[in-house]
Amino acid sequence: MLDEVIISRAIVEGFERDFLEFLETEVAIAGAGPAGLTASFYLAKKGVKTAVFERSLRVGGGMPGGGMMFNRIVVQEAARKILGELGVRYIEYQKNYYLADSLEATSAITYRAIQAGVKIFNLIGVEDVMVKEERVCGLVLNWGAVKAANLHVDPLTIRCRVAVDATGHDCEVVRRLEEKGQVKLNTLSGKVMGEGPMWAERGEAAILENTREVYPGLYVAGMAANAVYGSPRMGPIFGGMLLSGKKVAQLILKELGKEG
Ligand code: 48H
Repeated sequence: MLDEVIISRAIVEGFERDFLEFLETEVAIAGAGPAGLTASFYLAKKGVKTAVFERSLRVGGGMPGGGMMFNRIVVQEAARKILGELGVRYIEYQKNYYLADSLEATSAITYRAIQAGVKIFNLIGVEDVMVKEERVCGLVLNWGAVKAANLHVDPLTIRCRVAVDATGHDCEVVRRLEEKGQVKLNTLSGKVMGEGPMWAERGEAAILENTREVYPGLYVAGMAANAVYGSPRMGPIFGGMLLSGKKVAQLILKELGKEG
């Protein structure tokens, strides 16, 4: 016999248990695109308590869509090893161009991250940051549906030691912080510099340089890093996103004293 209310109770209690557990976390990542997911995997692998908040129903950001809905992604030599570490199969298309199925890549990275201990909260977006003593120390959350329906519903807040903006082109978390007007970001202008036009070589080269702490307690990774630091977009080559995710994890592990 199956009892509908027991099913409902299991779902509500299961979610509540996880959400309560992650109200205080070591690392909180905004955005479950390739950069955020990769970062979360390498953090959790080292035993760091990591939560990812994704506003959409689905994870993967721009990865499942590949290039213009052709569901393939390309990565270059420098990122090939990461595909292997994440369990994504690929073929060599030609020297320095490796081709993978974008759905396999998305599912493999998500699966490996969750299995490593990452807790992904989908349908929950980051709408603001908590700042105390000039340091980001938490994220302000609300349901994705609340934003979509433009409802006036107050958010909830989680505390973290380190936050990551991995929200892609819009670099939403950094922009929210900047809008407050009282902060100076760690960029040349002290402001978000905005993404440049397409140049794959330059965009990919810049992304690692741009992956860093943009304000005390807040790192930026993936496409958001190039948007914050004024570097070019690069089209559907995803190596930079994976490398950026791994790099931000390494920087955070160092800050938390958990490298090695
Ligand atoms: C919670 C949010 C919020 C929010 C957005 O866009 P993404 O895939 O980002 P990256 O950096 O991992 O990868 C970028 C890549 O997909 C891409 O767009 C490339 C390579 N473009 C090159 C080019 O030339 O166009 O994922 C970001 C995720 C998405 O799932 C959003 O739904 C989510 O973040 N998100 N989640 N709170 N405020 N804003």
